[in-house]
Parts: sequence; C-alpha cells; structure tokens
Amino acid sequence: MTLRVAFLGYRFMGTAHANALARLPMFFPDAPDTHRQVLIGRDESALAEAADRLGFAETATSWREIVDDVDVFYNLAPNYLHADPAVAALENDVHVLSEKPLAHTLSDAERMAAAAADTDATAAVAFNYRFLPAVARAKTLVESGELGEIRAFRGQYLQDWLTDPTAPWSWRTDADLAGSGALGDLGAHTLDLARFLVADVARVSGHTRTFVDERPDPESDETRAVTVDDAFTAQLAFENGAMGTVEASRVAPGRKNDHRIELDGTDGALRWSLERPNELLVRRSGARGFERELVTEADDPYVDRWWPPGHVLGWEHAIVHENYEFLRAAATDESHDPDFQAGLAVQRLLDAILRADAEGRWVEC
Ligand code: SOE
Repeated sequence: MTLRVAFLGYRFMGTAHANALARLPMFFPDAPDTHRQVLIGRDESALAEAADRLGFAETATSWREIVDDVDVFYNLAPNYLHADPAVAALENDVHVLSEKPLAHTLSDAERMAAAAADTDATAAVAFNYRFLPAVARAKTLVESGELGEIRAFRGQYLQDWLTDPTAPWSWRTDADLAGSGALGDLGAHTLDLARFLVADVARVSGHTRTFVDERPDPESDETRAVTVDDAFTAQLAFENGAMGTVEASRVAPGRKNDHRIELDGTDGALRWSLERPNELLVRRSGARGFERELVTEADDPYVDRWWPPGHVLGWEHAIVHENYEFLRAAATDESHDPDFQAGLAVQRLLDAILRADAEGRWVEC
C-alpha cells in the first residue's frame, strides 16, 4: 500500500522531511511506500517552485479540503497553525506528524493530544534529535545502568541568528504565533531529551529575557514588537530525584546550532554536542576521565542502513530515521514515540517555565 502524503509548509522543515521521504526507498527499502501527493501553502508561486523541487504531484492553498483526502498529513507550518489541521486530520483517522513544539499554547496542545487519543491513527511530534546515533547510544548507556543512577542533566541549545538587533521580526518572535521564543523553538528539543533520557519532571523554576524588544518588519518600514524570549534558563526537579538545568538562546554569538547535553550518574557520566554529532564523551566507573566514543558503530540501530562503521552521519539522517519509524508505525496503525502525549508533556513544561518566570517561584508540573 502506498501512503498518500500531504505537507502543510514547504520551507526549512518541508525540505528536511521531503528529503527524508526521498532517501527512504534507497536506504530503508522496508519502509512503507509514499507518494508526495500535495504540498499546501499560501504563496502560489513559491508553492509551485517548492512542489517541483520537493517532488510533490499537486499543490493546494487550503489544508481543509485536503486533510481527509490523504493517508498521512505532515504539519510543518508555524506553531499557531499546528492544532486545527492536526485535529481535523486525526478526526478523519489520517496519520499526523507535527513539527515541534506541539502547539503555541497549552490548550491547543491538549486539544491535539485529545484528538490523538480518540483515533487509532498515528500521531507523532518531530523531536528529531532522539533519532541521532549519539542520543540513541546515550539512551542505551542510561538504560544499561552503566552510568548508575542519574543525578544531573544539563542541556543547552544555543543559536545566534537573532543577536543582531536588525535581524527581522518573524512569527518566531511573536507570542501570539509562536507561543514562546528560544524556550519553545529550541528548549522544547532539550526538554524532550531530558524526559527521554532521565525521567518526567515534577517541578520547574524559570527565567526568560527579551533583550531586543522590537525588530524591523520585513513587510513595511516599521518595526514590530518582540513578545517572546530571546533566551531562557530553567531548573528542573525530576520525579526520580535528579536535578536538571536547561537553557536556550537565539542571541549567543558564534553558536550556530549548538545543542548539547550532559548526564551525571552515580557510576559515570556522558557529554554530547551537536557540533560533534558522532561523538559521545563517556566517563565509566573507575576511569580517570572521559573516553571519546565514535557512535557510528555496528550497534547503532540505523548505521548499517547507510555506510560501514565510522562513516559519520549528520542532522538530516536523524530526520530520515524519524520518518522511517513514523511511517512504519502509520502503516500498521501503531503508536510512535514521541507521540502527542510526549509533545503535550513538553508543552506543559514550556507553560510551567513561563509561569515560574512570571510568578517568581517554582511551579509544579
Ligand atoms: C530554528 O531555531 C530551528 O530551525 C528550530 O526550529 C529547529 O527545531 C532546530 O532543530 C534548528 O533551528
């Protein structure tokens, strides 16, 4: 059976997911067949060019007439457009992959998770970093008990594209459209890894800052208010007693996409950075320091699909892995991890961190 696919959105993540669908037949021949049927967007000329480049048969300017006419709906649109199309698709038992964060508000995320609970269709949220070899290896090390009991998680996600105050306003800088800034755009990834690798979070503290409070409007000579955080820090108290510190910034000079995590256990520790994506620094019990492991080894769940051990993989390969797992689940009406419940759990943390910041106190999750 060939899965008929629609994408809502065709820019950065549209290209990333279309690339994944194009790679699957060659590297994952056991993946379900897909047909890139319709690309949905507002700007008809940009849409036509993108459909041609990304390999879609048709285009549409409204998701409403499409959503019940395909098998799989990818919502790659800005955060404020995540809920209605996903709920409509799920109500028609159409499988959905939604980009992160799940939504721009907690209430929309709750609506999406409720719709997912009411259908056998697969509902996935695109926390792509879980599907990198280094993160899969970190998960294996934690679950093996080799690090002992986890006591601390540290996560940073740093970019610098908004450091310049003349960098233009966009939907990502508007709370009504994005929900939050670095917190939801970048922090959502790190908070998902915290839950994936350590445990659920019991309570959080939070601190956010908007350093540049207005930016040039690309569609006028005016400026528009920035109503989201440029950067945030948060403390996490995990339900298993571990401690967490997480931060993200989009005004960190020289950091282009520097996502990094550390775990401290009773018997060992590990460190990882997206700037060295195929390496994991592991400190084992009794060792004097950290050993550098190359993770594209035979025990990686996907490396044998690509190249011999040691031929390193990149950011785009994680999205191919993510699509492989999602489409396999969709083809058999199975659940996918991370699902909309995982997306809602992260949305609750985003909301709690914003409340903790506003109220100057720890907030229970
Ligand atoms: C922009 O900050 C962005 O594209 C995020 O939205 C993605 O989730 C991240 O993986 C790369 O940076």
